[in-house]
Amino acid sequence: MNSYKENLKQIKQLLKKNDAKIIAHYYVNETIQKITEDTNGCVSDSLQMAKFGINQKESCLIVAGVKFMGETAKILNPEKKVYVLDIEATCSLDLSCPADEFSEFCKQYPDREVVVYANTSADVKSIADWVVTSSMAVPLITHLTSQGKKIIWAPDKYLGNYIIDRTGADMILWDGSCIVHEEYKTQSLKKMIQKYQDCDILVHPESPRSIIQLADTVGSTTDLIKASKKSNHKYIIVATEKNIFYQMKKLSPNKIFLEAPTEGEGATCKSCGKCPWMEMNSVQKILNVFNKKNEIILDKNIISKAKIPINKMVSFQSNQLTNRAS
Ligand code: CIZ
Repeated sequence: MNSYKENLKQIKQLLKKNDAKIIAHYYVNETIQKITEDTNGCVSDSLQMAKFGINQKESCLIVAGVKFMGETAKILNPEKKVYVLDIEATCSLDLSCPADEFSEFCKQYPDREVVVYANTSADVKSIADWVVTSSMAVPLITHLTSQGKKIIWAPDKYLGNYIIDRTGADMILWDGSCIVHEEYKTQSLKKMIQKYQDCDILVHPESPRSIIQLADTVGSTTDLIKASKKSNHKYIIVATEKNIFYQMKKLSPNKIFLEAPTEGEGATCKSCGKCPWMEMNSVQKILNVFNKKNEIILDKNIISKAKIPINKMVSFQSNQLTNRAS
């Protein structure tokens, strides 16, 4: 097996030869995150991943994450070649929402705005009015609600319920869930909080309501990383994919990071806090990525339709940042 240094050297050469840059999600393993940083790529959430790609001069993007992230990169950069490390690496939310079924569902509510989570296929995005990431969901739905809009939300029912709780929006929810976040266990988490009293509890909003209710901070991956840095507590209990610990530990080497429990009452441990599809990303696959079977190919028509709701999200976020600054 090659050392980190040898792998990095080979990957740098490969990127140069193929005019490529790596974009990685916080949920891929630590070594891939490190390689991405050491090759001036971007490690972030899916919104920042999508935006980063647009500003790169390279003609080729390698997405370390899951398929919908590669598709979003392709939609925003149709002139670039976009590769994923494993085309089979998908997402339970994406799988739970097939475009044809979702389209039929939407037809039943023609007066509603269709808002979909980033964790969906390009086909589903192409029939949406808006795409949002978890960092944008509450502000966007607050905005739409203030305009008197009623909403169809897909696919994550837990995130949907969290948004309703926060905004009072009138939303009809698709019945999807993330197999990682769905598994956190309330009673076991309560016991853990009792054991580690000097703790902060950080929860991703794809988690069930009873877990969210125990949180000190609820937010996107980026929000949770920031909260972990800001915390004055010794123990940080985290309810999201555990590969995020790499970024958190870098920012706070003296804090102790603990995974929220997935064992306990009714546990099935399908995921045990680890996304099986994110796990399909590996360093070896970066070395072999330039292969037709890993390339994201999308229909031009789908690209032009899916681009509209994604660009609306990007503009909405930019306006928010401008308003905050002024
Ligand atoms: O949008 C993303 O990157 C995901 C999947 C989670 C998050 O909260 O950032």
